[in-house]
Amino acid sequence: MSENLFEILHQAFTPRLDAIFLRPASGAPRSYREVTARSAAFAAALRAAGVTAGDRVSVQIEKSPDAVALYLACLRIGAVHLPLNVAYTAAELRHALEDAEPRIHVGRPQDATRAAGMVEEHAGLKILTLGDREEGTLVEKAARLPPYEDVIPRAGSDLAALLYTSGTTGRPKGAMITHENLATNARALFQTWAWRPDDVLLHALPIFHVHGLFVALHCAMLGGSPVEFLPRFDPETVRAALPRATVMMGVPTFYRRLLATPGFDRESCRHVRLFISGSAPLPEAIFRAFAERTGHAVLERYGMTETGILTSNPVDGARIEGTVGHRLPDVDLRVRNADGSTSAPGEVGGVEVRGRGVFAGYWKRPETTRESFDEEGFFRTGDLGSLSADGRLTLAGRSSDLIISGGYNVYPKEIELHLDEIPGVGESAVVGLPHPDFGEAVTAFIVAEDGAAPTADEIRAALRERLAGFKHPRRVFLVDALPRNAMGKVQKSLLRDRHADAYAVEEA
Ligand code: MCA
Ligand code: AMP
Repeated sequence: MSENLFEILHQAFTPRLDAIFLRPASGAPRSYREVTARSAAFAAALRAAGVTAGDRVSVQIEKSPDAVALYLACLRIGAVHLPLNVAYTAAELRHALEDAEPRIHVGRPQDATRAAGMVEEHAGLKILTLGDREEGTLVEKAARLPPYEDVIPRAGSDLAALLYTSGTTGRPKGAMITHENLATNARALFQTWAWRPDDVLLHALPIFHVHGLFVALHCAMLGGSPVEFLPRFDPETVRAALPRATVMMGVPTFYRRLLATPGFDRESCRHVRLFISGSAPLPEAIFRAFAERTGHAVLERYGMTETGILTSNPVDGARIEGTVGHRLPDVDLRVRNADGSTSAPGEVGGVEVRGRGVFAGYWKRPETTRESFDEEGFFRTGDLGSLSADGRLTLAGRSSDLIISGGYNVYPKEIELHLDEIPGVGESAVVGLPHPDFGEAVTAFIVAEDGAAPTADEIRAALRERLAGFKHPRRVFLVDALPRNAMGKVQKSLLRDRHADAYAVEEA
């Protein structure tokens, strides 16, 4: 039997085909039937352009109902969906295209020129824009073809998506996510969050990450639920749309910004049954302030691109601030000490997971894949945590120096490599410092070469071409030397401690 996720989702929402699926902030709402039909139209256009099962289709487009239809079109024809952050620069896009070798890249019309420049370099790659009426766009091509209504059978182990996530090596690598991974996690969340027939989801997340694309949309599709589909997180728009919603999912920055929004109160949340937070630690102060203002205990859960969602606080029962809850069904989760022994309750160790939701490995990186799993098939998440006697996980930081800024991951190594190339930079160290809005802020420490330090403007200008804006250091400190230990290793913890208050007053 085919395990194509498209079929699983389609079967689930078929009883509600004529109900509203996506209600965008502007433009007409789209029913499940309309989005399904659009996916068949796009499927035809992709196939006509030469996409076959297993081919990658990279997309770097704005959030829209058509972007969702394009994701479903990829699933339908067995292609591997590769969503990319719209903030990525040409250099970041190029890295993903070179690595993933997609058959088709679908970009925004305004990016057509830069993408076109890459075509010559990558034999066989075709560029399309989603576009509207102009000739050669996906929409226009689809309009000229009969829709492709079939669904290509897939095994659970076949790839459904490739998501780029940075590594300690500094260059993003593709996490290979299968149809079975996605279906397993979607069903577990649908059950754990007790999805209801009358649920309405408020969706303000980007759809190029696991959180917005899989976690949020799969729950809605399994329930045939309507989605308030906002283009981005704008606190005022979210406040206005909330009274129509029963569930909202967001990163901690969403909750902090809502609390700072005039008029956000109990009344705004009158129909909401569940506020869910994840992707970054939810500060206890926000949890408490939110509960006081709205009467809602935000439900915190924990996950990763490579694994989907792993743990969740309960819908019924106590949601404990600072913990990320119990493991989900189908997740094998343990905490181990460096010597391989199982950590005692309350003892901090490395979080390791196994299960049908855990990814198939890193694209074209068998060595890194092998190193990421232990001898029993457990994936080492890189997160540190402890389990209570009753099985609740509390995270205690990470073993790598990953920075999470507003729910986006930033790997210091990637930024340092670029900083070190700027004339006048001798060496650099990048750390995350506490930030009132983003949780952590990317911060750089630079030692000038021969005293000729670049100015902050020069650094900004140099990075603009190379790195998406959310990765740019919010502050650059010029220092005489980086603190090092006896082995010569940069002591980032000292930098973090010494400058812990750097953003204490900013935008507070
Ligand atoms: C935007 N900017 C940022 C961030 N986002 N800077 C630091 N950190 C950020 N997260 C910068 C832009 O580069 C730009 O800078 C300026 O802020 C304004 O951009 P804009 O897009 O208007 O920003 P915003 O609307 O304020 O965005 C903040 C945000 C957004 C709403 C928190 O970042 C967001 O939606 N984050 C969600 C991320 C997410 O979905 N993560 C899930 C990962 P300049 O003006 O200099 O150009 S999946 C995952 O982690 C796992 C599986 C899980 O557990 O969920
Ligand atoms: P990503 O690589 O974008 O999938 O981010 C995954 C990482 O986000 C995890 O390894 C955690 O470090 C972090 N994360 C996700 N949810 C939470 C949470 N609720 N609390 C703390 N960290 C989280």
